[in-house]
Amino acid sequence: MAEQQIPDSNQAYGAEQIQVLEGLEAVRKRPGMYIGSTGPRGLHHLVYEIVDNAIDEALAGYCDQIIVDILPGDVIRVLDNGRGVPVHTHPKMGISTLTVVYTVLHAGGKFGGGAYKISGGLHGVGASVVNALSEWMKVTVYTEGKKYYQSFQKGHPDEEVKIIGDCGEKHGTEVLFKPDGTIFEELVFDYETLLTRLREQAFLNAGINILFRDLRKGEEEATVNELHYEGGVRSFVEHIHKEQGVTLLHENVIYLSAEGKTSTAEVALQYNDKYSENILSFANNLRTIEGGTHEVGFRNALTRVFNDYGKKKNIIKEGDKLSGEDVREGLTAVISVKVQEAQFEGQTKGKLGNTEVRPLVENMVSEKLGTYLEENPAVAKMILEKAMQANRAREAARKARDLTRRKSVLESSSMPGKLADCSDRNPENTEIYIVEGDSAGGSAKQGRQRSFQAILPLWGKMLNVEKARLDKVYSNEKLTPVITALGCGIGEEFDISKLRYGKVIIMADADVDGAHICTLLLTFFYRHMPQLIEEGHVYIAQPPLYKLWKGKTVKYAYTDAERIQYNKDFFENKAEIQRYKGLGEMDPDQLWETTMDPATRTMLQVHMEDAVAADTTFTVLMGDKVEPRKEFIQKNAKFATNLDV
Ligand code: 28F
Repeated sequence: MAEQQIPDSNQAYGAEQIQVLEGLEAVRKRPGMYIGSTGPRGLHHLVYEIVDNAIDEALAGYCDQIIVDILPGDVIRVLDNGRGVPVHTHPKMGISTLTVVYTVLHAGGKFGGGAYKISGGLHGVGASVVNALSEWMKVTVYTEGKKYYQSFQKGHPDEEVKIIGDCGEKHGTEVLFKPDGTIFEELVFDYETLLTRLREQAFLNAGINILFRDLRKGEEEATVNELHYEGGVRSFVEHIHKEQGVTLLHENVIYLSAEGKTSTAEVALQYNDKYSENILSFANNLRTIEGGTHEVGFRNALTRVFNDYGKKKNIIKEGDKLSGEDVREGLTAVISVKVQEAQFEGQTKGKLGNTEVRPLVENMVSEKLGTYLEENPAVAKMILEKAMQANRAREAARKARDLTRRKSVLESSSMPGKLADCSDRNPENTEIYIVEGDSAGGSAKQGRQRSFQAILPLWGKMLNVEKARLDKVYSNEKLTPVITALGCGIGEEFDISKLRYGKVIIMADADVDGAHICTLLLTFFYRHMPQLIEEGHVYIAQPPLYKLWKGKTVKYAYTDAERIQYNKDFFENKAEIQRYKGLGEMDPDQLWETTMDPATRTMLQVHMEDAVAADTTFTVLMGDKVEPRKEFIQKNAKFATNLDV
């Protein structure tokens, strides 16, 4: 085999080279445009981008082993056993294709021809973005018995591609890179974050082998996970149910698949005894958080198949009809489609637009799920019975809701009696504090700014909605005031445009009871008003734990560490210290100054890093299975601070 042509290094800067330089500078000037953010999420996207290239090589059928290592100094190493990035001279660019792939924007496999079209990544920004945002990158290609090597600094090649040795039969690509500390605020990789995403990729690409190791503490103390699931999306559903420890309605995951001309579709589904639904959809290995044509096709067919089967078997009475929500209660499903020219729409490009996918999924589910139910009547009956219970509860909920409405219409004001409303009616300026306990509620009402702050006192423990259907929610006298005060309804009635306050702030005691009330409210918001959390309206007030004073000097500490620090900084010998046991111990102006004044308060904004993790968290923490909760708390205890044990 003739030696690979390696172009000479002293050619003049052609138009292409100038384009390369401009491209790299553009990425370094506005990294957020290419990787979303320069925070932790952007940092972790760098890994996904490189790994997606290896997965593309696997999708093309040439690689079945990928190794991902976190090395000391937060360096990432990705190695695959594919064909190796081509090193020959690129016909158009006149330089090695390897250099093109790592320095020209959108030049990677994503935009080439053939199998390289089906890929995930940040919509194919390619490895050149990772290179541009790395302090350095080292690429080694094993191909045709030779080891080729090229290193870069901030995307710029240190020298031409060179042969650094022989490699026998070995083949593949290895990339090492260290993210640029002048671009990223945070350089520490989180093992669990990467593990979740790599495990997802192994589920979505059945049979692929990903070895993921954390070698930052050396080989002896390495954390190692081998991610390999022949069952693909079926294993994904099994994994979710295993983590949640839920009771299953039927033993086997139902698996459906279909091939179209330019796309493939797979669905794995299984029912559990919960009242919520958990449907995850993906297109080209990318999570489609806003749904799209694949999810629409799935939902339509699912509802139709169960209604048709139920009527045919006289399980559903004439005139009755199950709604989409009824047939999805207790459902965990993973929908994965792979399309040649994926069209992503929506605010965060999280919605699949390809029209050809909807009939592909809809027909697949109609035919294949219909057949499955005919062949498994016992399973069909279990699922239908649960759906019909959901239907009856929904009917009851409608009645309870209408009753509450009629009652509140009859009453003078349609707002709950306990609500101390604010005068401003523009949600952009207003906030509502949901306060635990009447005494704290009293202090809050006196201490607040009534122009933009509303107060709704709650008393005692409220319903744990994780274990209750909608009808129980509407008839719960602790939750209905919250629903009425917020004004935007719940579940299928929810309309964020009717939200009466821009911020919904939970204010509870900094003790175990307060934490429980806070969790119950978060469970309610997550299960029945998830958009409230997704759009960042939910906050948790942070009252001080300690008051330190000596003479005229008063300081409030919000953590034990702060208390110790303040003692040193402001009170050389000792200060008087009061440990606040509850909000009620603060008088109104203390509560205002420490916890409610926008100028001085600190609050935690609640957001959902990962919807899959959120569903599991609430299911395990609030569900009725003790064992998974114990495991979850033990596994996550290291993250809990200020635990009032
Ligand atoms: C460590 C991460 O990036 N693996 C990759 C390949 C293989 C080919 C390829 C990649 C540019 C425009 C095609 C080899 N032989 N792992 C990786 N493995 N890219 S990235 O081609 C990119 C070309 O179109 C490859 C024949 N065809 C493709």
